[in-house]
Amino acid sequence: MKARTQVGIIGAGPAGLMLCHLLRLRGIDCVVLEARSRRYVEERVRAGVLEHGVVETLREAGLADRLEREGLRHAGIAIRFNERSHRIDFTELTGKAVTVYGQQEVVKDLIAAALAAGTPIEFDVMDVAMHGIDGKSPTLRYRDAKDTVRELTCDYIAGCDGFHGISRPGFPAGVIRTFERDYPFAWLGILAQSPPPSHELIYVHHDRGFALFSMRTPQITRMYLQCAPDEDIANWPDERIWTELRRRLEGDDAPALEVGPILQKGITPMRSFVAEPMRHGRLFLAGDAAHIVPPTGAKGMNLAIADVRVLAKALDALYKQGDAAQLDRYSDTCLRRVWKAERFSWWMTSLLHRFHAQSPFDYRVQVADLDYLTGSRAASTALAENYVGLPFEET
Ligand code: FAS
Ligand code: PHB
Repeated sequence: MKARTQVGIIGAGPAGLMLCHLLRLRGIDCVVLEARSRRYVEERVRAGVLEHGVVETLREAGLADRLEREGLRHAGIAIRFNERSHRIDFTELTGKAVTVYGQQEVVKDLIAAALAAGTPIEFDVMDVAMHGIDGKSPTLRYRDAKDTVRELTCDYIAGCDGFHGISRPGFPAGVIRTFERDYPFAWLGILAQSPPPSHELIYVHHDRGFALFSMRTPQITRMYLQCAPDEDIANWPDERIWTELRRRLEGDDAPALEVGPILQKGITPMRSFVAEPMRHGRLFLAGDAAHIVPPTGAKGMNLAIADVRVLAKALDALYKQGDAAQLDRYSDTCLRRVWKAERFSWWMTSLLHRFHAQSPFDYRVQVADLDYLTGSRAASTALAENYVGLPFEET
């Protein structure tokens, strides 16, 4: 079966779904192909923090009703080291704030908006393959949920299929250059039914390893423990998790940590990764398909939204005014912001995690770095303006 659309989108994560919404608002038709089920993508627990600019983007796109009701506006975070917490006041330093609203909630809102508008999102597709990305009418061939072979002819293809998708490997050999850094640790992520220990996030530097106390609602806490890069979740029964969380939160002013049922736990690898360029011919990469950041800076999903803001505006200029200049600058425009987020995420990760191979001197310097950061308005402002989100790049 053959069909045609203006933009074929691979992947129904934040990048693909947000691009679909922004294109639809501009009257550009698109089709989203997603390998998983709707239930799977809506239940996948990942990011938790929305930058100021991303909240504005969702609001301008008419997607913020539930976010306004259920999102938690956070005016700062705590950085904890040497068993003491130090608040970084985003609003005092930058006039902005972030919003805690789970990625899965953003995905649910985007899917609901797409389906209400009749935009086709095909879930449970198989064997998506790209053809003719160097030509004027690239095609996507796949098997749909009913196992029927389909062919979708497009003007453009958006590879929003994440780090393990097919779009980045679909570039011709030798075109893409990658830049990466691995870290000697991973995060053990926990979702628990217990009130968060604080009304704001607590980032903990501790001799035993990093910990992060975040949340999803006033009743559901989201926490992370630095663990070995090859950690086996089977080694972490609930009792051990709570004991370790308490040990890393210890101190005179430590907030109480209330034990509750653990709803989900898993290991997230840590890596920094960028693929350049983010475009080849009629194929555009966006989000994790093009770049990965360690989640310490809470940038992953925010970068995905920033990419597709650029792509939607560029496609609109092309279709409405025949102006291809923004599209030609797509990769450079996105990469300027991507690299600043890569830098910030690497910096936050290096500052807060325990590098067990580091020398005693390096450990002292790390603690001095934290002491300077939390004692200097200039240093705290630098953290704050990156955390709430740098201004979007002008396309
Ligand atoms: P996504 O990976 O979200 O979406 C890609 C979609 O494409 C998926 O639904 C996938 O099923 C689909 N797909 C893949 N291959 C396909 C194919 N061949 N055909 C069709 N569909 C295909 N970021 C933070 O800011 N904070 C965090 O705490 C955080 N935690 C994370 C934990 C984990 C385990 C992971 C993997 C990531 C985490 N991230 C976090 C980063 C994450 O939020 C990403 O940045 C965000 O999901 C990026 O969105 P997308 O680019 O849309 O990619
Ligand atoms: C989360 O709530 O999942 C979260 C928050 C901040 C981070 C990473 C993850 O830096």
